[in-house]
Amino acid sequence: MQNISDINKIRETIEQQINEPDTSAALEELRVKLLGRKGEITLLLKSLGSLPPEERPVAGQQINELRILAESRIEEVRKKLGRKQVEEALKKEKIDVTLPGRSSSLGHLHPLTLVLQEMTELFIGMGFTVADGPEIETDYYNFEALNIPANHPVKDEQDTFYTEGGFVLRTQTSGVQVRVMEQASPPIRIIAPGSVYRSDDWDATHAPVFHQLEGLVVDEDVTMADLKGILTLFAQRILGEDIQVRFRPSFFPFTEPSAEMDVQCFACGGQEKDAPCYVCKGTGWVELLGCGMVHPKVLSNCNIDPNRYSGYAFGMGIDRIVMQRYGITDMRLLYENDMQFLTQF
Ligand code: 2NL
Repeated sequence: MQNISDINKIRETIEQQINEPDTSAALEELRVKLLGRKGEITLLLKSLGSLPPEERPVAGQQINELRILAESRIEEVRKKLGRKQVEEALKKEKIDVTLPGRSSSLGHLHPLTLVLQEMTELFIGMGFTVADGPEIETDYYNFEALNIPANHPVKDEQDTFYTEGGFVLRTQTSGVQVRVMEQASPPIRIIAPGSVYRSDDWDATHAPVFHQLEGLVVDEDVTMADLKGILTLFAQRILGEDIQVRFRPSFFPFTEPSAEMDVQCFACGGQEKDAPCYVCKGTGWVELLGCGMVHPKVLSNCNIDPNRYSGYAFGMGIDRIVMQRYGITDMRLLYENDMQFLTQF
C-alpha cells in the first residue's frame, strides 16, 4: 500500500540519484525504475484507487507533481550527458591542421600506350583517321576476307584462341579495315591500332597477347611509291631524320606484292657488322613492319572494284618496337604490372 511517505521517499531518491548516471544507458535504467510500466511512480498512480475517495484528489496531485519533477530532472540530465558526449568526441577527434599532408602518387601511361599514341599522332598528322573494332572476331573477318581460306598454311602461323561459338580472338587488326572498306567508299586512309592474340607461349620475345598498328590506304592510282614514301617518312619521324630504310620482298596472303621494311639498327647504327649487336645480331638492319599492295581479291571481297581502285597496307608489332626503343630484353615485363619496372617510364 503506497502513501504520502512513499511520495516523499521517492522525491528524495530522485534528488539523490539523478546525478549518478554517467551514460545514457544508466539514465534510461533510472527512468524505467521510476516511470516505466512497473516503475515506482507508475505503481503509486495505480494504487490511487485503493485510497478512500476523499483523499484521492490531493494524493493524485502530489503524485502527478512527482511525475513531472522526475520527467524534467531526467530531461535535464539527458541534455547534460549529450553535451558531455559531444565534448568528448571533439576532444578525441581533434585534428592537427599544422601537420603536413599525405601526397598521393600520380600514375602514368604504360610504355606500350606511350609508343602507340606517338605513332597514332604521326599518322593523324599525315591525314589518317583511327578505326576501331572487336577483338573477338568471326573467322570471315579475321581470315577469309583477307584471302586466307580454310587450310591455308598461314592459319598455322596465326594459330589463336577459339570460342565455343566459332569466334576467334583476332590475330591482326585487319578485320577492322575490312569492315571500313565494306562500309565506306574510297578514298580510305585509316590506321587500326589495338590488341591482337596468338597461341604463343610466354617467353622473352613472345606473348599470347601483343599490340599491332595496321594501316590502309585505298584510292585511285595508289602505287607502291606512295607506300614507300609514307612508310619512309614514318620511320624518319619516329626514329630520326637520318635513319636509313630498306624494303625486302616478302609474302602475305592479303597483299601482292608484299614487302618487309627494315630500318638501320638504332642500337649500333649499322656499324657493328662483325661484333654481335644484341638488337640486329650484326646484320645492321632491324625489321620494323610488313607491307604491300592490297590483294585484288581482298578489295573485291569488300565490294571495291580492283580495276578502278588500288591500295597499300602495312602492319607492325608495337611490343618489339617498345622493347627496342627502351632497351627492354624480356617481353613479359610489359605484362606483369611490376611497379618497379613501370615507374621507370
Ligand atoms: C606484320 C604484317 C601486314 C597488312 C598487315 C592488311 C590489311 C588489309 C588488307 C591488306 Cl584489310 N593488308 N594488312 C598488310 C601487310 C602486312 O602486317 O608483320 N604485322 C605484324
